[in-house]
Amino acid sequence: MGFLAGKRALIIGIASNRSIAWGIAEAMKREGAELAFTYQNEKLRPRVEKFAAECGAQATLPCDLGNDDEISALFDTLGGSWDGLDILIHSAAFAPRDELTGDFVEVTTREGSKTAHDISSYSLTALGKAARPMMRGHSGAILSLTYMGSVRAMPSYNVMGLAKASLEANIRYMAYALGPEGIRVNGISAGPIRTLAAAGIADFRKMLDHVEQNAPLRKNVSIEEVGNAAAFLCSDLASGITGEITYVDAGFNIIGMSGYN
Ligand code: 0WD
Repeated sequence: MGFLAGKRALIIGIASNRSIAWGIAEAMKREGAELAFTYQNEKLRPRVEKFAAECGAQATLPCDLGNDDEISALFDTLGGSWDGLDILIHSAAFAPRDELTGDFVEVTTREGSKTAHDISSYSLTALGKAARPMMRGHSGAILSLTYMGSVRAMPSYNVMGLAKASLEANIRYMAYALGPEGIRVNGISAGPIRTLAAAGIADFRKMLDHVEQNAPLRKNVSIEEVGNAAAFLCSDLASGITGEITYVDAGFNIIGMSGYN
């Protein structure tokens, strides 16, 4: 029996079979969880429905994270078939593409900054608010995905780094607020992985090469490795962990100097 047997997980952020959310879905399915997915818009719907069929997900529901009505409808509908929710995965982020390249000070706009923070950070609070009644009494676990650009200045990551810093603070504040109800909130800071979202970041290939050459494990991480860590953090095996950011990055974040190998 898998270590997530009897758990119900809602997974937000599947856009392709390279999505980190897909790696998480596969690991959670393997460990015995029942799954439900969301899709951002009608364009993505058929693709997400295909993934849902592949892994026997119970429901595939619409949810644009920028829309409070859709967030609230999502939990109303889900509540019709599930009497509770154990796991909520937030694996989505967005910033205007032309702000993910070039000189941070020159390219960042007020509008782009608002959008990046709204979709990439605030949406986690909005989901927590809406999911809370269904998660209460369920040893619930909420997990989001972040990147080291939150704590270090990186080329091209720009305004998304600010949004991820906000997201990580959000994780701590949500852990503090929801902890008394037994709901844990954590983050995984993943190393770079080639996905659709990553394609929007300038010179992404160079980042992958740099990590492979310099990370202690001399490799990039896979969605399977992130999925396994996510399954653990959302299971009862991690019942003592909340408000933490766990790095799944082949150790890259611990090095102080690169190019010495
Ligand atoms: O190197 C990477 N790929 C890393 C990603 C390293 C570290 C962290 N992350 C984070 C991302 O910032 C994001 O928070 O992991 C999360 C998942 O990203 P991913 O798996 O790399 O990206 P992808 O497969 O593109 O899925 C993210 C999806 C979107 O895809 P596109 O490419 O169409 O933007 O997030 C969804 C969307 O489907 N998304 C939204 N969902 C609902 N409402 C919204 C929205 N408004 N905006 C984006």
